[in-house]
Amino acid sequence: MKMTSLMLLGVVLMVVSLYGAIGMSPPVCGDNARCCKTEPNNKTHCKNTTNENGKGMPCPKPWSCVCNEGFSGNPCLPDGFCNTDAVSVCSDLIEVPCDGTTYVFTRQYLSGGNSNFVPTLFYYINYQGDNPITVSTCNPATNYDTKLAIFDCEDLSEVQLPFANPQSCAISKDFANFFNDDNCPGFRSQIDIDQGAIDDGTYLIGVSDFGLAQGTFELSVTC
Ligand SMILES: [Ca+2]
Repeated sequence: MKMTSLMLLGVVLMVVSLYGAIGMSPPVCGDNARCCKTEPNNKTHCKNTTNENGKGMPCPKPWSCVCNEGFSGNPCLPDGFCNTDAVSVCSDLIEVPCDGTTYVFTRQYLSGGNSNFVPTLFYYINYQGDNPITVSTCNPATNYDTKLAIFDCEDLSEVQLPFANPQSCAISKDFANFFNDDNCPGFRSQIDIDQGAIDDGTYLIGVSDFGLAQGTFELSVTC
């Protein structure tokens, strides 16, 4: 019997639905991951499972998704990033390196709801105690009444999402390890932490507003 394209389509659909029905769809490796398999002699073989557009493709059994070096968890996030379920939806957070350099970020901040008390998370650091920490919006491009907060990893269990700013998580200021409203002219904010005054680990940086103010913040981070 000659197989027509219609019959072929039917077979493909049957296979696809069978896989879906019994939960055996091969995993698609996300960002920062490769598709690998381990041989009996403990050698690991990996292959690229993204197409030419950078989209993930299924990783067939017995292969499985393995995080690239420097990443861990599911999805694969930078080592040191808090490994909780909440992190998977806060993956747009940007890491600021702790190397004594001052890094400066300028971006739009949208107020919303009770953002006054619920800072939006934009950045995080992996602190190893090497330097004092300064986080500040006391910079020329900041043009609204800011608040700043710093949270530790455990606070991620209190995350709220998504908040006013697209794809961003937020945590109530009640859980902040450090919080500042006004520390310099223009009602801008700054938090200073002495070297070694906090445990080594990951800390999240949140920005919010006073009285539903919004605008541009210019955030500098030194750690
Ligand atoms: Ca303020």
